Amino acid sequence: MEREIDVIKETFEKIKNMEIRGAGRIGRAAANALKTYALKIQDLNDEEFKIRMKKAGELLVSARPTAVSLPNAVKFVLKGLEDENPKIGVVKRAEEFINSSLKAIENIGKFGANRIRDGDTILTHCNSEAAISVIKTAYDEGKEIKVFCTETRPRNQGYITAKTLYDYGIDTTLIVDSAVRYFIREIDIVVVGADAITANGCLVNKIGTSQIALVANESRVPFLTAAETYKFHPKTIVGELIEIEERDPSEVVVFEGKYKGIKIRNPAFDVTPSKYIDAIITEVGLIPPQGAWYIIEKYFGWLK
Ligand code: RUB
Repeated sequence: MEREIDVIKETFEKIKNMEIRGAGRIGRAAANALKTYALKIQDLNDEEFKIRMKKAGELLVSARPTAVSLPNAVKFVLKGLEDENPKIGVVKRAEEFINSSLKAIENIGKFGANRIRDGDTILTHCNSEAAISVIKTAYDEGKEIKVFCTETRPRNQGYITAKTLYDYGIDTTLIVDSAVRYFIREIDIVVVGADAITANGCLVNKIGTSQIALVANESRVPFLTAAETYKFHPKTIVGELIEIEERDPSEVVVFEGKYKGIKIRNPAFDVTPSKYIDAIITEVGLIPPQGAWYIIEKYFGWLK
C-alpha cells in the first residue's frame, strides 16, 4: 500500500537523479509534492500536521543543493502552515507558487524578447525554460533569429534545448562547449538561465556559464540571464555562500584498469561575476545585477 510520504520520497529521488531538472521545474515539482502530501495526510491534529509537512520540506530541499528555487518554493508553500487551516493554507500557496512560476516564465519571455533584434543570432547554454521562453517569444514576434546551443557536458542538456527549438521551427545549431570562443563573432547576444542570483548580482548557473560570459565580455557581446524572482537567494544578503553541487565523476567518464587512479572532478554549476552580466531578465522587469539586493529585500525579506 502506498504511504503518504511516498509522494515526497518519489519527488526527492527524481530531483536527485535529475529526472526532474532545471531550477524552475524543481521548484514547481517540490510545491506540487507538498500539496499532494498535504491532501493525503488524514487524521492528524494541526501540530502533528505541521511537523510532518516541515520534515517533508526538509527532505525535498536536501535533494540538490544549488538551485535556490527549491528552498524558496518549499518556504513559500510552508508559509501556508501559519494559516488558520494549515492544510488549506499549504494547498493554496502551492497552487499560487506553481501558477506564478508559469506566469513569470511567460513575462520573462516578453521582456527578454524586447532585447532580441530581427536577424540576431543568440547563444544559449544548458536547458533553461526561462531562456527558451525569451527565444521562442522573439520568434513568435516574427523576428528572424538563429540560435547556437552548447552541448553542455557532461549531461548534454543542450541537446534538449536544440531539439526543443528545432521542433519550434527555429534555425538551430549545436556546438561543443569548447567552441564558444571560436563562434562568438557570429553571436549577437547570449541568453542563459539561472539557478541562483546572489545579493551582489552574481549568477550561479550550469558549469561553463562563466566561461561563456568571459568570452562574451571580451567580444562586447551582451550577456543576459533570465531569472524568475524566486531564483534570487535570500540568505546571500546575510553573507551565506551558495553550495556548488559536485556530482558523481562517472557522469564525466569511467576509467578502468591502470587508469582508475585518474582523479575526476564534476562540479555542476559555476559563478559568473556580476561585472560580466548586462541584465537580469525577471518577471518584474529587466534589472542590472546591482539591483539584485533590491529584489531580495522586496520579495524575499521575510525569508532571511
Ligand atoms: C540546469 C541549469 C539551468 C537553470 C535554469 O541545470 O543550469 O540553466 O536551472 O533553468 P541542471 P530554468 O540540468 O543541472 O538542473 O530556467 O528552467 O529554471
